Amino acid sequence: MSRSQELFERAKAVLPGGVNSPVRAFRAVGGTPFFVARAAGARLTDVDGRTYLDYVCSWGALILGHAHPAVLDAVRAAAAAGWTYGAPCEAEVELAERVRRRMPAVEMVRFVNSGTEATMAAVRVARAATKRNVLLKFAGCYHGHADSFLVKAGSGVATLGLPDSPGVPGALAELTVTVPFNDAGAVQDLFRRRGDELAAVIVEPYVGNAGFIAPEAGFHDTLRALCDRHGALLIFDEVMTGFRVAAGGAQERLRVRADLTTLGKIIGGGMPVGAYGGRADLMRLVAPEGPVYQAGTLAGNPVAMAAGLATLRETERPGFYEALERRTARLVAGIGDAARRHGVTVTTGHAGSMWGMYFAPGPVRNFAEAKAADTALFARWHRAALARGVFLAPSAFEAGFVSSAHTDADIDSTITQLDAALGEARAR
Ligand code: KE4
Repeated sequence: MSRSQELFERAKAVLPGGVNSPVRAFRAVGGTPFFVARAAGARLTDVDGRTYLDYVCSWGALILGHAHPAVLDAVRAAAAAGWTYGAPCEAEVELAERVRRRMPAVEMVRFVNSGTEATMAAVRVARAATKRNVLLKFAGCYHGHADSFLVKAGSGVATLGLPDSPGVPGALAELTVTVPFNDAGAVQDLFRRRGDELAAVIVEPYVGNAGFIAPEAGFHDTLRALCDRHGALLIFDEVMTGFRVAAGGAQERLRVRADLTTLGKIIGGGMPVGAYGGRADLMRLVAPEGPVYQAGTLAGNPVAMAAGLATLRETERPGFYEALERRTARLVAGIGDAARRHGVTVTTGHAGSMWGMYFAPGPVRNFAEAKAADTALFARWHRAALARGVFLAPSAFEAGFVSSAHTDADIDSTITQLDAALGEARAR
């Protein structure tokens, strides 16, 4: 029995499913999850000494790769100065100003400890500002585990939500309506019927929690126009896309101004940080300036702020995003070419260094089309890739990431290993 297997058995006795976040249990791809001993740059090393090229990058947080020296130095210095104060510090102001510089639509921001807290609070602000309760989200988009988001599309297309998890009250789920991503008609129809009840539309501008689904041209412009016409707010959930798909996030790439934006992952550089922000008139509703309550013991703590600042600084080096996108494009093209050589139907996509693929005929425009992908083949491919030292997200419905620590040689060797892994997966 490997050390990972031993640890997993111990973990299952004390942690639900043996993990602290479900996707890490490898249930969608099979096998025992490896336990990490250490990580540096683009590589993870497990407790049995095996090393993997990492395309999960802590689910997008580590755009610089693991243990980047600049981030490590900043974290060490902040920790040595006392790692949480329960009182304001300069780093919170500095990071907030840097976020605003990079995302001008984020005129004011509040830091929290996770993306879930950020989206929860953003929806609360939207409901308070509009005095409406109904929230529109899109099938396949994930906004964290707050009750209002754990909702599946009810029967039909745009109907009341049904709980997608036990413990979510039906009465609350009914306040969330779900329609297919990229379906402008369904959104228009919903606004026509219930526009005066809608507090907000929340959307992953590029969907990274159903694999990778890009918005069709004009889709977000339609959301913007409909929100304006009906007095609803547009919330861009950029927890994954923020400072990932472009220096200014998806809103820079799409040239669409959101009323509220949620952030996470990269702005914490791998430390627990989330944030919500946007129009100053909306953010001034947040306590203590306004009546909308939200708080957090460790929000804005100096170590997390230092890690986020060091990370954003590094991404501001000239050519950072262009080099990352070029490398990602090469990886995705390599995967597509390999699949075609093996006679496997594949659809690939990327925006910046966020990427995805489906073993399905394209285009994949929404979650229903994503679910038609060959997930059994993906699971076999994932296991074969892992055996060859390449760690892909352990689910066909997650995005992949490339960090600035991945070299051209890493991309080339990854393509070679993924090609061989696909040959093996096909043969099985
Ligand atoms: P957290 O609460 O996990 O920090 O953020 C929730 C969240 C909100 N919005 C978007 C667009 C997100 O992608 C996430 C979290 N992403 C997942 C990746 N599929 C986190 C991985 C996990 O749950 O373990």
